[in-house]
Amino acid sequence: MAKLKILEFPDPRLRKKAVPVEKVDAALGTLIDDMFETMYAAPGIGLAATQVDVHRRFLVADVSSEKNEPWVLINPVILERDGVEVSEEGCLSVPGYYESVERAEQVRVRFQNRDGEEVEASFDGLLAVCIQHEIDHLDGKLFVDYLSEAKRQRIRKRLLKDRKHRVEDRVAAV
Ligand code: GNR
Ligand code: NI
Repeated sequence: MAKLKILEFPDPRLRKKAVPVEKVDAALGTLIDDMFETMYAAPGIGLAATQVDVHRRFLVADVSSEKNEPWVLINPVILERDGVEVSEEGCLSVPGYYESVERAEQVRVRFQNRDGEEVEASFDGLLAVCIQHEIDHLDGKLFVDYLSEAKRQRIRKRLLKDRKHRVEDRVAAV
């Protein structure tokens, strides 16, 4: 298993639209395992392939506190949305920021599982929010896109500045 590097906003690679997974094979299984390791270590409750610079349509999630309810959604499609709810969201690609975002309260999703079987399931609560957030990633969309332009620019500038400092500290330490 391997921990993967997570891309951070405003990296343009986060804006790529992922293409469908064609074959659910052993290589994909390895990537899925690496994504779980990366997500649990972060720690986070979800991770889309886009965030680790793999531009194919799959995601992993686990919102349980015991980290024992892993979900793998391959080629997910939202069939139905019900209700509206606002919740605080964060993102491993936008570290340190939490903002209110409006989502559907419940979603019905068709996807393939890690055995390649076609599945349909309904999600609500935090898992519904997380899955909508991850499918947005696969379309090159981030939760900051739901905020005002001013707020997004402020986050963008601060993250770039933080990163510049991190690079300078690394150089200074050599
Ligand atoms: O770890 C995460 N927490 C979270 C909290 C509220 C709404 C969405 C999320 S997803 C996020 C991990 C992540 O960035 N996935 O793309
Ligand atoms: Ni995210």
